[in-house]
Amino acid sequence: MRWDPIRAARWLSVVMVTWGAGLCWAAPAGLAAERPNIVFILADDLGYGDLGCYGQQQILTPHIDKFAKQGMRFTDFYAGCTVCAPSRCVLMTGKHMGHCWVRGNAGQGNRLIQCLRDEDVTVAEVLRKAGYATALCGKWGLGEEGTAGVPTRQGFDHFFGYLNQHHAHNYYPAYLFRGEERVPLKNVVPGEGDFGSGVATEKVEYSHDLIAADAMGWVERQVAERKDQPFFLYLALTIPHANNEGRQDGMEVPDLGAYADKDWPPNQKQHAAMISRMDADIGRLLALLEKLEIDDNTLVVFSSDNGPHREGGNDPDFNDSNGPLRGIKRDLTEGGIRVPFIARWPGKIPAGQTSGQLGTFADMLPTVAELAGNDQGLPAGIDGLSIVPTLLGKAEEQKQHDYLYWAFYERGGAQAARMGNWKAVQQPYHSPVRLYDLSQDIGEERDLAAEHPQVVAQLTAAMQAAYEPSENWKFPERPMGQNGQSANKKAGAKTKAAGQGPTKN
Ligand SMILES: [Ca+2]
Ligand SMILES: [Ca+2]
Repeated sequence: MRWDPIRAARWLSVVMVTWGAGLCWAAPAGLAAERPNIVFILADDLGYGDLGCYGQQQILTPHIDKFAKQGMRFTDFYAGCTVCAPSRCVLMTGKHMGHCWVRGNAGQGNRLIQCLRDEDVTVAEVLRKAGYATALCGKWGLGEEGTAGVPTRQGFDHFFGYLNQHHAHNYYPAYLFRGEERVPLKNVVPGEGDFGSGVATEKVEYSHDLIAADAMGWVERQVAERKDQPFFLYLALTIPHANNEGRQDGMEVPDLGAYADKDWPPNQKQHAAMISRMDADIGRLLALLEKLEIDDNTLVVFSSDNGPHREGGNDPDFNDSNGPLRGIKRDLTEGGIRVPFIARWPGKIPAGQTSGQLGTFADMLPTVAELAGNDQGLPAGIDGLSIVPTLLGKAEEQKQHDYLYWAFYERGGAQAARMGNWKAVQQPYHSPVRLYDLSQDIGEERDLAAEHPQVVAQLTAAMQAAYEPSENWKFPERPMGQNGQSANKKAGAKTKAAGQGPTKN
């Protein structure tokens, strides 16, 4: 080849940029050539114990159970946080709760701190740069109308659903968003205010059904119109969350399905019907992938954004939604943050496997970047590790986290860390660190802090190292009074609340 000064300069600049970024890494041989489509399905407030494949006895989830048998089921995978927005921020940006941008559900008066900024690099931006078509169908919660945080300005070609998470409470909203436009629906919501939350008086169109249909339509169009371009679908379902504005009647679902004749409280029939409805739609989506003959080339992941809730009249104890874990949504004990996590990629991920790999939502960004053959380097400062080796059955090549970290800035504050089988929980923030050995005590009943002060010191140091101060998200400066701490008591004895002493039913 002849000397070409332009080509040489280009090559040199690529070398310099790669070297300068200090993030030079290459996709494993073979991956770039067969980049999978990626479908990430996220349930909202679905507990670790809510699926048959995770031990659920009453709520029927046959499609997800079958899907788990076809892929890998993780036992020790964690959401980004114990409530919606920050958990999704970790999922989208690969940074944990000590230094990601959106570290809480903002109050209605201060929504801008819950909006991603231009400089926040999302999974969708990474994948779009790597050549993927990208879509979000469902709930976003990381950017309000007119801000840089909306999905269409954060890497998604296509968006249909809710921007605001209070809006997403309402399953019969008067509008949803398509791209950046409001699309009117037939539901009537009196006094809905600026963000569409409330309770409909005319319930015509159930948003979950619209979202599921939109996602399937988008996938069909991708295959029909752009055969060679891989796609990324982030299907952020809104069930089985409550419509909190409905108070004790917040479990909105169009029909009770298999539970209509059960001798259960109405809210529990509705809660179960939501989960089975979600399961049926996931079954439809998986069948569509098969019909389109792309199931072998599509990685499908299913998870939940945090633990089960006690909202809208739902009782998380009724069907043991947290399984063997302690606590629920808003707790940093396992029940608030450990979630179902299932991955299927036929022919690549060994079928019928259970993995104890310690993972977190922050792992998604580097994982999908690797699968996409991304050679742009990863965004600076991310905490996640690619779990591609685990997924491909090469656990011996899997890098491990030194520790995992979570923080929660509401209700007296809280933080927690896991290092191997050790789990430290400090909730409320101004309370002694409690220490559990999860290998012996998955229900976090026996506090071993007094017996293992060195482990406590190690985990405390890890939590201090993980936490970076933020203008927007702060731990309380001093212990809160009764009001602050009473929030944890609400979870009650049976759900093994985080803030109180050991209790188990
Ligand atoms: Ca949630
Ligand atoms: Ca961005």
